[in-house]
Amino acid sequence: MKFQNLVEPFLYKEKAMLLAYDHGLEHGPHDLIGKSFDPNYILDLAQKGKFTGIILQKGIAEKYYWGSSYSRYVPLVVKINGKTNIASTEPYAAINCSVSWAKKLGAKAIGYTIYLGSRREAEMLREFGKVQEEAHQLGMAAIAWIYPRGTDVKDESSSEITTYAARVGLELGADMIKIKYPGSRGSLQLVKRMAGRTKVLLSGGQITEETKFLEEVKEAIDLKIDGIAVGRNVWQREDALMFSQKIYHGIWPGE
Ligand code: FBP
Repeated sequence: MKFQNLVEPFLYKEKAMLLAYDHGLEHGPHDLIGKSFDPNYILDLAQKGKFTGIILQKGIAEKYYWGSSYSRYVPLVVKINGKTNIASTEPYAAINCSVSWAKKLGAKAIGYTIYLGSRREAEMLREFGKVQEEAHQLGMAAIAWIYPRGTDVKDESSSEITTYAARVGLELGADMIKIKYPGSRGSLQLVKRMAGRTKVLLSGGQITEETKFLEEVKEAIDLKIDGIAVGRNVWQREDALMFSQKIYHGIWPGE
């Protein structure tokens, strides 16, 4: 088995454009404005917007994706851990779905969040080690959301900690990492270098001005970042499909 090949279901011409939709758990209904409360609306957007993958927690995967026509067109990442934003404890995202159940739901990859620097980091490193091996054994990719966060993390988006996060992803055997924009071109370049053969996806973040986001995507692609995994910045817009098409053309110019 070639581990590098496990991410192929999510790549088109070597790049990935994933639609993230686990916010109902992570942030609550507050994020789900307009039509975005409806999982079918999001799945339709993923298909029509030519996303190369969709990220769901298991409940939505079971009730909306499994057995649907979308499952034939849009590869699935099941996010197997998560948390709400209600408790203000040290960040830790508990596992709520097994790797084998994600496989049954049709997932081609599992997603797992590691809060790097959290006082509960050790638990997450241990758990990720376990689920990464299980995923690989079942022929699935392991995608790590690596978000520096917790009492001991002074600056969650500094260049230093983001490049550290990228290297941690490689060391732990993540096939892809999902990180937040580190603030500058130079930092992004370093992230890519430190991640080695682990592919790097940029998170979308809160809804921003349209051109600002498209410029970030263009910059990332110029710097050979492997793609994006975006949620709110797409589906919180009224013109989400049109915006997805602009992102698509940003990632694959001339298509
Ligand atoms: P966005 O593109 O909307 O930022 O989504 C990316 C993501 O990682 C989601 O998968 C997740 O629900 C959310 O961000 C978590 O954000 P945070 O931990 O910063 O609250």
